[in-house]
Amino acid sequence: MTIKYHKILGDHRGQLIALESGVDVPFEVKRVFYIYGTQPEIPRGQHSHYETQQYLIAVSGSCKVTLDNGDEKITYELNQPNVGLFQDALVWGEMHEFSEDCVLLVLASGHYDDADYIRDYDTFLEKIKS
Ligand code: T46
Repeated sequence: MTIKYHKILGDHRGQLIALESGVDVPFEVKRVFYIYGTQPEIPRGQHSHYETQQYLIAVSGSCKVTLDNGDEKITYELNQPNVGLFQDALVWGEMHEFSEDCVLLVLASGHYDDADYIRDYDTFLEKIKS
């Protein structure tokens, strides 16, 4: 399943969400990064990865994520900190319509490697159809 709703562990002090590698997130997490301060009209991403899998959570604010596997394009709205979106390898992703307070947390299955990126859409289509 692409979207997951995680259990909120709250009490009178506030909320907490715990994510474990291989349990809540469907891969071993090797890298964490987060993006914030993106203007609503600016899209980010617009690429796919050969091998890296990602798990995206808007821990603050909201944004939209369009995932495209070459056959089907689906846009998800991330606007709750307990919702995670899985982006598999060889799925084109674009993040857009960021709210000003959006902090998008990304858990990744691999260390950063520019060579793992497919930034050209036609190259992406050729790869998934090969
Ligand atoms: C994604 C969206 C949500 C690093 O040095 N290490 C890293 O782990 C990452 C992700 C990036 N960088 C460097 C590479 C560029 O010089 O940070 C700069 C900005 O990266 P990029 O242009 O890839 O940023 P976005 O927002 O277009 O995409 C990033 C991720 O690359 C991408 O996988 O899903 O955030």
